[in-house]
Amino acid sequence: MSSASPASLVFPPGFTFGTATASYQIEGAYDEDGRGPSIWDTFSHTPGRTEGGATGDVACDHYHRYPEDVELLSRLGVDSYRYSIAWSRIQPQGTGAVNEKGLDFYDRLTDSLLAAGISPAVTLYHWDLPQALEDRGGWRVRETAEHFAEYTRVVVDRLGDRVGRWITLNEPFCSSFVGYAEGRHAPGVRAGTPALAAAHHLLLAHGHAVQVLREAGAREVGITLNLDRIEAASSSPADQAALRRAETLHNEVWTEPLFAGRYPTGEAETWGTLADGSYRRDGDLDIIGAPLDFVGLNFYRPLTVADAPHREADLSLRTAMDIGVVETDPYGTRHTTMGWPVVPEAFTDLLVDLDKRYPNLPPVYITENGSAEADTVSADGSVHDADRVTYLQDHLRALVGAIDAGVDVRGYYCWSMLDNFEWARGYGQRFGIVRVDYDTQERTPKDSYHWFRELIAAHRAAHPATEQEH
Ligand code: IFM
Repeated sequence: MSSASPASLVFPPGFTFGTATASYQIEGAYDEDGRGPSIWDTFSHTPGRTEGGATGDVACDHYHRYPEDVELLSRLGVDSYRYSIAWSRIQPQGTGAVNEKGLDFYDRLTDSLLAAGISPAVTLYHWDLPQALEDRGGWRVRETAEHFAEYTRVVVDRLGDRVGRWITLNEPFCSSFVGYAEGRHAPGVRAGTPALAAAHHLLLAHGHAVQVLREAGAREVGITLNLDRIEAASSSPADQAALRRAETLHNEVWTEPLFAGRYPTGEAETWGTLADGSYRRDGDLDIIGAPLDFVGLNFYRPLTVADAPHREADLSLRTAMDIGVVETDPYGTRHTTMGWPVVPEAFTDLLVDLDKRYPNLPPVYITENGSAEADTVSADGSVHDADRVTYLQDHLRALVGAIDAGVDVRGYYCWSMLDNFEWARGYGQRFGIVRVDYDTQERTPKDSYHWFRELIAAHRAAHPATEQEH
């Protein structure tokens, strides 16, 4: 076990601690109980799309093993657990007929969490669009946003009496730009304008869902974004302009409509001829910008960019949008197995800058943070993941720095509760604080799990009289 002590990390009374997962990454049971196929089934079953041909067919078999997983959460002592709903379990065709067995599963999961004193935080969309909707245009078309509202109504009607915290979308950047421009994620399309349309329709879907959730009396409603802390590789005018374009792509596409009621000011310069705006309608910004109770932020790593005079170099940025920007790596720090540099201070800077920039920024929950490491199982069966413990400790310290600087951060969800299907990277990337042996499905809490448990216990001991979530 690492010697890193959780006691030095002091969080405000009432601060929420949790862990997070997502449906396709852990559930398995891909064709059971009436679940329809999603774009990730199609994508992962297409040769060459994922490392080692990995699929989510079985994943962590959480669909069957959720009682054991809830027990692990309970022993961890979390206040809250963030999980996502698979749309195609609820509506196999994405619209119309409802699959009661799918709803029953989330009913059982939600009830077991509540019985264990854990407050549910539900993400409605974590990338697994029903394939039937993709066949009708997916996020490229406006109708998908309307179907999302219908699906939201079905879910909130069933779970709304027990779920307090609702997250409409997880990381729409990935669902639009990584899925429709870079093609590294499902549905694996590589096209510019459709990706911009997808981004807009995702925001619209979010806005419609907020309205549905409000009508249903939901207590807390928000969205989760993976905003980036971006720096320019140099002070040259070309790199500074590249920085502005990257800010538009990664951050302002989301933050400007959501928190400032406008489209990004730099979009003409960024998109050039890619954007035709035909997918926008009068009134959309009002729907998208409806007030939120919180914004969820996922943070893993910072980004440095430079101008890419030869635009084909753009392919090395995380999206293939042709905006003349290339990613560089000036960080002389450790990198996780994802190849991501570990720079905790960027976490503080991102939060402080965001807070300064948007006076209307709602309270923040960190809905994901964690690291993929090359964990090994020791002879005694334990997993001494010291690098992950250090990562978590340093990022939590950076978070305390942001709170001390005045940012209203209400909670932190560690990614991830379990090792799981890391999308195109398959099962080689282990983010869990609990190890999953994919041959036996045995779960082994890692040192990071024990460390996080101590942190939560120390927090409770410091604030014994505070009303926790449950
Ligand atoms: O595993 C993903 C998750 O699904 C979304 N946020 C980033 C994680 C790590 O890549």
